[in-house]
Amino acid sequence: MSEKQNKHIFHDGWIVMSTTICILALAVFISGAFAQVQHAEAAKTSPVTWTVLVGGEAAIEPQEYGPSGAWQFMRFYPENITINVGDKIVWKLEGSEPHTVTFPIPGEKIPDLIIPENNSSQRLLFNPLAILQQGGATYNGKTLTGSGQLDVQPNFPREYNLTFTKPGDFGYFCAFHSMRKGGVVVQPTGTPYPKTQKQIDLETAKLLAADVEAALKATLKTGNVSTRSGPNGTIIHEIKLGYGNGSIALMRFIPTDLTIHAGDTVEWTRGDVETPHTITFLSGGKEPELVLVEPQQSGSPKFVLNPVVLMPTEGKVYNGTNYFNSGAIWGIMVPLPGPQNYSLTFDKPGTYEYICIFHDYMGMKGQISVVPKI
Ligand SMILES: [Cu+2]
Repeated sequence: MSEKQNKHIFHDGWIVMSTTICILALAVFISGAFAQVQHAEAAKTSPVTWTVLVGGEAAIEPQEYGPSGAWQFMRFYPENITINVGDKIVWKLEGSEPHTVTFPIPGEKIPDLIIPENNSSQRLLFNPLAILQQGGATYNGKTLTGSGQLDVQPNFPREYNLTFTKPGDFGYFCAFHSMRKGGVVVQPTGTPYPKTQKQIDLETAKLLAADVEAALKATLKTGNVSTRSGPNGTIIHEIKLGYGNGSIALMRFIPTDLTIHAGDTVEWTRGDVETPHTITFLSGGKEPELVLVEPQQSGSPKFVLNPVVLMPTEGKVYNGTNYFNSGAIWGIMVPLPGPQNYSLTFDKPGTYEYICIFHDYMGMKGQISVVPKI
């Protein structure tokens, strides 16, 4: 933030400086001043590049691809911006959660992120129209235009540039978090701007600070973990599978570490309206890929959501060996089929690590320590 703000302060300083030079020129050389005024008019109508942040985060720790927040924010900062024809917007990914900037065809919905392969297939695909860039470097308000997947993971862009060639009021969405939307009002060239980038940056800082505060308050509420009696004197322990309300999401198992007695059961329950998670014990094995890329004879490849990730495994008792997976537990509001919770009984003392395959690179990893029954 501060680096960006400095850049704009510098830019505004330059305007003040050039204005001062203008006034000096007027005092000394009247004919020279005329040329300076013309120069100022030209500067006012030259295209401006604006910055919008995509996502945000809090409770940042070092992770696999750099610093990453346990909390992710599903928003554009600012959500609405007013620019002129010829101006460019640079959207910069700020959090670690993937997002897109997608302008739908006017009057239509944005493409679904996940689609069935065909009507008869059980396989689910990431939709190329959502995760691959659509359109070129300019937007005229008529065609599907989007960034594709912006992501901190390797081989994905983290920025998206678009220049606006027609006036209008354009709404855009994130294909990963379709509840959140942004808007761009494009005025004719030369129209005064309602806000400067510096004002926008200050607003962004306030909005981000409010989301950080909301996240930290919500963290306090996630503290209580419930237990209840199971069969034969055992205990059933609940672990919350993330937390999220569509605007902010905690990418953690709550609690992260849990100690239980042999024979006890752990039950993971959903806590997020939108974000999917898995509970996956690799038992020393290799983590499966989330997406299998299948090249096609023509057109874009198929991006298959790996059934090994999506589908639950059968076993109900974990003893430290084999691949145990909950399958994808989709958010409460997500209309995809799948399990809604997961439970495992632990009969062998030991320390067992597990991950969420969607979010382990953000640090969504947990540990169950099983101690002998007294
Ligand atoms: Cu997760």
